[in-house]
Amino acid sequence: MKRTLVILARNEIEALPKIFDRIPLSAADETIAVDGQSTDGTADFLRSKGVKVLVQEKRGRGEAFILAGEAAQGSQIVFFSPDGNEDPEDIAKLFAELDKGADIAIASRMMAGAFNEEDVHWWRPRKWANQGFTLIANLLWNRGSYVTDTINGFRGLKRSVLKDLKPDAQGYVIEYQLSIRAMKHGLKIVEIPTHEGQRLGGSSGAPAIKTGLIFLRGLWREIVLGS
Ligand SMILES: Nc1nc2c(ncn2[C@@H]2O[C@H](COP(=O)(O)OP(=O)(O)O)[C@@H](O)[C@H]2O)c(=O)[nH]1
Ligand SMILES: [Mg+2]
Repeated sequence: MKRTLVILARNEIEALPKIFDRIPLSAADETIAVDGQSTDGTADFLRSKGVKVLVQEKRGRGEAFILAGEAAQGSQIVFFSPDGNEDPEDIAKLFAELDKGADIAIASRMMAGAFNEEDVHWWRPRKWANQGFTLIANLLWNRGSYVTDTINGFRGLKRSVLKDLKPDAQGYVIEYQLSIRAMKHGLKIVEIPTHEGQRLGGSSGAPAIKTGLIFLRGLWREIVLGS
């Protein structure tokens, strides 16, 4: 089997029904959902749509990535979060980049032609923090062309990458850790421009300051671990 689409959700019952029918399930050979212990019926909604749901024993996006890597049967995985931020039309484009040889294909909110959720305001603290973390990763580890959005979770990767890079971050820093480790290993990271939409309901589980501190700790750990 080649293509596995993984839906990542925790308490998305407000947004998920508004976007579900736009997810191109036919772009993948299998679709599985990883549920971060939702308490609002998210998992039941997905099951009612015929999607196989894995419920995490431990919460966190990092845990979800690791679980998906173990459960997926495809050699390629695209992760999709159904909160409205991610454009379902990019799913097939990410698989296509993996077909063309990318180890990791990232939907970038920062490159030319892309749009970030915060671009509707002049004050863009999350975007700027993301760009700062991204700059540091590129300066320290990237020997290929500049990666503009090391943090976005909307991405595809070869399943073998999850095995080889042995990600162990528990929460939202998982994508940054994977990007850094891919740079350290000289893997091929490709980006496509994406348009980040606004949330369709519910609320973000990533409070800015706390998440920023977790990122700093994750970055420091990668520095200490070295290449
Ligand atoms: N499986 C799983 N998904 C999660 C978890 N935490 C957050 N998510 C999902 O990850 C996506 C991004 O989370 P969100 O809180 O919107 O972060 P933000 O987009 O950075 O503000 C959403 O679809 C969430 O439902 C978790 O512990 N497990
Ligand atoms: Mg979101």
